[in-house]
Amino acid sequence: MPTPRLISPDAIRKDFSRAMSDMYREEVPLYGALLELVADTNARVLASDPALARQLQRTGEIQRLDRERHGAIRLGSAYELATIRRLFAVMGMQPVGYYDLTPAGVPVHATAFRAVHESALQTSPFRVFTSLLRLELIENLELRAFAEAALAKRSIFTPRALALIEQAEADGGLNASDAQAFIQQALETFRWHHTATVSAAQYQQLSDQHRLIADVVAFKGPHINHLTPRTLDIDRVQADMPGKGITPKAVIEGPPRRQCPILLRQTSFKALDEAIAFTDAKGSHSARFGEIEQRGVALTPKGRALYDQLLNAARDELGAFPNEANAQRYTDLMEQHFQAFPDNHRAMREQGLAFFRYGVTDKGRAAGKGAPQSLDALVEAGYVDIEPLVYEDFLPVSAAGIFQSNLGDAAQNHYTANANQAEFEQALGRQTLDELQLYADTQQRSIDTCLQALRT
Ligand code: OOG
Ligand code: NI
Repeated sequence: MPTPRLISPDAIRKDFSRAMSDMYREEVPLYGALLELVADTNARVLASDPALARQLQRTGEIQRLDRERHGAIRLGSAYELATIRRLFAVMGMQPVGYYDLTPAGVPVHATAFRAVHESALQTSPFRVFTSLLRLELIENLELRAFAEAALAKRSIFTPRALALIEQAEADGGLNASDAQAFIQQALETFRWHHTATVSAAQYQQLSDQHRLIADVVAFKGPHINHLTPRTLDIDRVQADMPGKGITPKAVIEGPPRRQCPILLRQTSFKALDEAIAFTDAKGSHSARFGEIEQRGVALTPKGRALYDQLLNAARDELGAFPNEANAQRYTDLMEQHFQAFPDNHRAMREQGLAFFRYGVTDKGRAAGKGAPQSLDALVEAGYVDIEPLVYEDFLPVSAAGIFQSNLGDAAQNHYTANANQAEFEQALGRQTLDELQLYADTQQRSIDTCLQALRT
């Protein structure tokens, strides 16, 4: 029998991302309103800023912009995390980075599943921030045992999804019709459930411990809790949200507004209150929210250290968690402190603060072998130019702000536990990839291509 043709994991991810967006749009109408607002804003920015439009054309980001999304889920056990790793692998997504949220009072640690190679990212940059609940942080032993038992009983993957994951692992991929079946089956894991698996009193007990614990333990599956489109002007969307009946959180997380955006800026609107049938009574639960983000250039370890230093200095000076009352002062402090971060690509490159994609210019092509040898000399002479490499990951302090704004202030717990990457990776069943190495690899591939083109 001829082997059916396997289709690329990148194509599966692209289709899955769209199917997930369609499902979420149907479930959460406000998400549809947000998508429209972001699409309008992006169109206006592109029309009014031809230089930015040309840059996004050159980097290819213009083609991925409309379909760019990230989502988030929260899992309850090592088995669930290890299995979701296998599910995402079918779509070419690997765990990148380790995020510890305990300093922010959220009892989880996390990774981001995403494509890693620049060409795969170009096909679909879909990413999922995936948290694992740390049950050991539930102090009440009886409640911890109850949570463990509830999680052990549930099965968040359909039998057919599990069979298709195994088949993909055995055959090295899926053919087109199995891929479509896989997408439909995998979607089930992320679906919202209007019924809880626990009684109203049990839900309350879990929620009193931490709202996030109730969100994970009380339900049949890890409902996708937001899907985030990418905007080219987050300040404008933030300002326009109230006019669309959407109330954003008080401050935008991440770096301040700049000429040359760095890393990631994010804002969200509060979780919806949704009707839930507990096993014995009706009630409600809020978990699902909306978020938007603006992405900028990825920073090197040196640039990231400077970012962290300036962010911490601004926050220390504020002396409180950013909120409605101090939002303007926070914005001012961030702008002041970030004066120390150069705001043009040339200086960022010279100081080794950011990652870039290098490309041969027309002038370089004309010069050919006559071009200088060193990379710096090539850039200096205009034979090679640079484009910012987009940041594909998340930021722990920002993620903490997003979690908190959606869990409410009552969720300010203090945990003595700290990061435990080894334990996370043991649950995951493999190591997480170092995002800084991925950017360095992409940058190096572009440099190698330039040098090769100029020397042959
Ligand atoms: C995840 C929050 C983090 C982001 O964009 O930083 C996040 C969650 O609430 O489960 O999505
Ligand atoms: Ni998010």
